[in-house]
Amino acid sequence: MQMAPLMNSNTSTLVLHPSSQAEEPKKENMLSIFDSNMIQKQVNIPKEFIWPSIDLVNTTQEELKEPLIDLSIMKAGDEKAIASAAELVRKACLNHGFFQVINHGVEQDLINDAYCEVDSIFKQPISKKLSAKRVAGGISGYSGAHADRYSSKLPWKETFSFVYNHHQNSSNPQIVNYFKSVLGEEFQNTGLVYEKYCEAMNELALVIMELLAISLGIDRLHYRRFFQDGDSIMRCNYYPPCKSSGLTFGTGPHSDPTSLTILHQDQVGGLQVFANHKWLSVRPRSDALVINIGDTFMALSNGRYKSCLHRALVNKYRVRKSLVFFVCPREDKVVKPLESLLSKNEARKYPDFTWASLFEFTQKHYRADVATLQSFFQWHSSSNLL
Ligand SMILES: O=C(O)CCC(=O)C(=O)O
Repeated sequence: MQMAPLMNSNTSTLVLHPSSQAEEPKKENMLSIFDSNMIQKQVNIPKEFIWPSIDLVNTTQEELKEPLIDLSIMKAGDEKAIASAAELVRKACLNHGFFQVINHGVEQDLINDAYCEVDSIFKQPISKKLSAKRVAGGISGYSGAHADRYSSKLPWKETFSFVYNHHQNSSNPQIVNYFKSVLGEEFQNTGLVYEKYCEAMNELALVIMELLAISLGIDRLHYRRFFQDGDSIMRCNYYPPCKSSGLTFGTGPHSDPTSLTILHQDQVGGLQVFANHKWLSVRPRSDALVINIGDTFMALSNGRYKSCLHRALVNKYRVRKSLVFFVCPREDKVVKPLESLLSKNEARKYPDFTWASLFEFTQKHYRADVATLQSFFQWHSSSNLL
C-alpha cells in the first residue's frame, strides 16, 4: 500500500494516509499519525516505520577501529606528525572512509550550545515545527520522519536542516535571518549559535581538506581552494526513543552524496558503519567529531577513497541527538579528479558532474543509498544531461 503524507492543520499532526494513487482500495481506518511526542508512547509502531528484516539483521555491538586523529598537529605545523596522521587517514579512507578527530578547534561550549538549541527546536509544538517545514524538493527546514518525501521505511527521527554558504559575512547573517523568518524573532539566538557552529565547521572542514590532500599526495591546498566558497548543509537530528527499536532505524542505511561529513553524536550512541562485511558501531566520544567521506569526494579521488554505507540505530529508552555538517562545493563547481592524482593510463571512474546536478538528483529523484552515484550517472546518461 502506497502512503502519502497530508497535513491535518486542526490537530497539528502529520497524518499518513493511503495515497489516492494506490491501486489497493482505501481503508478509512488506516490512519497513522506522526508526532514525536505521541508516537513514542505507542506500543506498536506504525508500519511505515518498520524496515524489512533483511535490513534489520546484524545489529552487533562490535566497534569500528577507526583512527583517532589529533588535529593540533596541523596548527603546530608538525610535519612529521602530519605525515603519520595522513597515513592513518589514507588507510581508513581506502577501506571505509571514517575517522574521528580530536583537538579540532571547535569549542566544547559551542557544541553544548548547539545541542541546547536542538532541544529548543524539537520541543516546540508540532504546529510550530510544521510552520518551518521543508518545501518539496528543498533542503532547508523541519522534516518529521521525511514523510513528506517517502511512504515506507521511514526513519524514526525529526530533522531540521539549513544551508551555510561559506562566503557569507557578518553583515548578512543568513542563518540568523533564516531562523527568524521560519520560526520567529525568538529564534535569533538559535540562529546565532548555528551561525557560529557552521563557521567553526567550515574552518575545520578546510583543515581536514588539507590533510586529505596530503594523504593523497597532491598539492596540499588543492581541496582547500576547491571547497573554500562552497554551499554546505547543516542538519540537526533528533531521534525520539522507540519501544520497538529493533524494527526501525533512526537513519536508514545510506552513503552521503555530499563531499565530507562532520558529525557530532551525543553519548547515547547508535551510529554504525558497514565495513569489512559487517555493521560496526562508532563509539561516541564527546571530545571528538566523526568524519566520513561522501560520494562527491569519492568521485574527486577517482574512487580511491570510499564513501561508506552507514546508519543510525534508535534507542529504546533515550532520546538521541546528532549534529551533522555536510561539506559541499559551490554548486556549479565541476567535480573531477586532479590529473596528477591519476596514475599513468588510469581510467576515469566517473564522468565530470556538478554538485548542483547530483544534489538535485538526490533531492528530487532518488533516495540516497549505497548506489547513489551509479544511479545518478545512469539517470543522467539516459536523459543526456551530463
Ligand atoms: O545521526 C547519526 O549518527 C547519523 C546521521 C546521518 O547519517 C545523516 O543524517 O545522514
